[in-house]
Amino acid sequence: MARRALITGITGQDGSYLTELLLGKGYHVHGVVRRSSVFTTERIDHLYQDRHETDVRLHLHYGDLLDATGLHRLMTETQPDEVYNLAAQSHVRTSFDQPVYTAEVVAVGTLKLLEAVRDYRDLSGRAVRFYQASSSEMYGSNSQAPQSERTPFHPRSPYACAKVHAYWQTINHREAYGLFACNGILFNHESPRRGETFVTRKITRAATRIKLGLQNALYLGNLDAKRDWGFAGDYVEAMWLMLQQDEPDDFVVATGQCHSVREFLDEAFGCLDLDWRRYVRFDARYLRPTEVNLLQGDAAKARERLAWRPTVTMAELCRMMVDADLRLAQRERALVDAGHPIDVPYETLESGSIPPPSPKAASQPVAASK
Ligand code: NDP
Ligand code: GDR
Repeated sequence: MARRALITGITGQDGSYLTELLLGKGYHVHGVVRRSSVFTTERIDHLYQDRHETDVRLHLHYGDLLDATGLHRLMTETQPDEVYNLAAQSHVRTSFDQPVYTAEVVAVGTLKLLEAVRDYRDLSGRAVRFYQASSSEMYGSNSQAPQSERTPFHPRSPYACAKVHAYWQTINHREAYGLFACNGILFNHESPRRGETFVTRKITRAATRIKLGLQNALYLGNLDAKRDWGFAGDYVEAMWLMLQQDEPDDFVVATGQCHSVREFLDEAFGCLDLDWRRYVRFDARYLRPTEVNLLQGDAAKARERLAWRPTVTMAELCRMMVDADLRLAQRERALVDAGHPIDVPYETLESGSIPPPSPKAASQPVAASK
């Protein structure tokens, strides 16, 4: 019989790649979607099958990590063999503006889901495995790099604090109740499906729009932060592998290579023969009250036990994202040329409660003002 997976956060970047992977392996995939006044399924629309077709294997259900009763009901209705908890308010900067909400979704929401999984297992007698989307942000200010499963955490944002809570709740359910529960401590992973307010996608969207004359500046915060950027398609494979082992455990997933935001700018604008220093401006709204300066993962355990390896370098990832965003910008350009207005600049979407910079600072190129 086909295996069944339940995915929270199916409409997000990782949810879409994981769904592709699991459907390819013959799974029935049940996805949890939040009710919204607009459609949020763009990343999985290409996988959707009309429910009147035969052999439909992707099923969507309304649900929310804040709704414990709904999560219990979903477990009973879908009877999953594997549960992947990818849902989160996942933006670090935003978590400073919405700390309590972030904790309710990321920390308490995960606990609600773990309890629903435990009750389902105990009442049905069926085996079930649980994956928690833990994050390298948990290492925070611990600059002892590269960071491994043994590196202590020092979270530096409400988001990271909430992820640490969820990490330990996952381990406690493993130790206290014998649940097959794993933490994947994933370092930053990106793709053409990355949300447009995360720095890599913000850069590739802006660079390609600048190339086609659709925008003339890009406002950013700290360019000196260093991240270990991999490809999301590789990382969902590691999630699945963790749940196929004989014993549950926790794993770092990373490339081991780290680059600054500045280097990513070099790479992205370089793909388009542009010099980013001419277009990038500093905006203090994109700084965080406490920053994480350096993340670089040591994925030796995942390599040895899961036989997992990343297949895409930062330069290849950047090129993949630039190519995809260039196609998007070309469509926008065609609309503009045909006389149609296009939407507000995406960079205005990223919120921030730090006061805006003085007009003088805002007009300085970031390379000069740092
Ligand atoms: P995204 O922000 O792209 O997706 C988040 C998903 O969570 C969306 O489907 C969103 O739904 C859903 N969601 C948000 N709040 C709720 C809620 N209250 N109830 C149910 N669903 C909710 O994140 P990614 O795909 O990039 O990341 C997946 C997970 O991995 C997240 O938990 C993230 O914190 C974690 N992570 C990500 C890393 C990365 O580099 N991408 C690295 C390490 C960890 P909607 O579409 O309606 O907004
Ligand atoms: P991060 O990703 O905080 O690492 O969290 P993000 O891309 O938001 O920031 C990376 C670094 O870039 C710096 N930066 C900017 N960031 C944004 N978003 N916008 C800017 O304008 C900007 N300018 C500079 C940031 O200060 C930071 O240092 C991601 C999320 O996916 C989390 O959910 C996940 O847990 C971690 O990765 C691992």
